[in-house]
Amino acid sequence: MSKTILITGATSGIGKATAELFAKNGHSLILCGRRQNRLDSLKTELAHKTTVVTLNFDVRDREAVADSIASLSPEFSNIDVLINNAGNAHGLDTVDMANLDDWDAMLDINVKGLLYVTKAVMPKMIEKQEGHIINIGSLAGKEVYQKGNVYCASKHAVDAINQGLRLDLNEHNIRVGAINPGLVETEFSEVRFKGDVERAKTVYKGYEPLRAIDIAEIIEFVITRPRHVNIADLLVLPTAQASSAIVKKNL
Ligand code: NDP
Ligand code: 8X3
Repeated sequence: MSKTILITGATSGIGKATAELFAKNGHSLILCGRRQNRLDSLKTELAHKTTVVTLNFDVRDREAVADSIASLSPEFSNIDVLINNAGNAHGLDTVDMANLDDWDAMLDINVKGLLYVTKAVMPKMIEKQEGHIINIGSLAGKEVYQKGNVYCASKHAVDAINQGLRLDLNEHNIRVGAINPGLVETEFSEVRFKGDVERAKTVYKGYEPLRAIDIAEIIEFVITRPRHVNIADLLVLPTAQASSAIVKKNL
């Protein structure tokens, strides 16, 4: 059945692949991000398959988040599924060498941004006593790796928020679950290494990482389970990856 789905971080990687798959499957889409040119081209790409609206906001800006979601027309304001996907790592440094702006970005975007979006979407779900929230966590929310300190902390927070939301929203019949990927080849590492494409490529060299579509297909599976089924927490790794530290390289 067709659903109305809001995806944060739809301009790239996992969010974009999910938007493309959902459009193919006929869901109505609210696509969010900061890069307007990408939102425009995605809308053009998908508009012949389904109804699409785009929202441009920075998840760190709580007023912009609330205003944007409040501005949705009645056609889109009845959100069935929220995919909290926007997020990134910024830097890969030991704590003593880290840049404080990177820490602020990760905590403000990955943790507080996710909360702001959820808070803005939640009232209508509570009103209709139905909804589904999917939080994109990470293997980094289950393990801590060297130099991952604050990124891992932000994803451990997502893990805790996922559990907390599930407890709090249970009485309202709202499903809450997390999907926690290991290494997925997207623009993630380019962002982490501040545009250093060559360094970013080395992260995915010598083994087969997950692709964004792999996660999109799992999200589609999760949201199409019957209403009495809530997939609460999934860890999804490339076959070559046993843990954050152990990736079988075939170099
Ligand atoms: P990408 O860098 O490809 O995509 C990140 C998305 O987040 C972009 O669409 C970006 O849009 C959006 N975004 C970032 N910052 C903000 C912000 N301040 N406000 C609004 N939107 C923002 O990375 P991925 O697709 O890989 O990452 C998606 C999610 O998956 C993240 O939460 C990440 O932590 C998680 N993840 C990724 C893994 C990986 O290996 N790639 C593994 C495990 C989890 P724009 O710049 O247009 O705003
Ligand atoms: C992203 C995966 O291993 O780079 O969450 O932290 S990792």
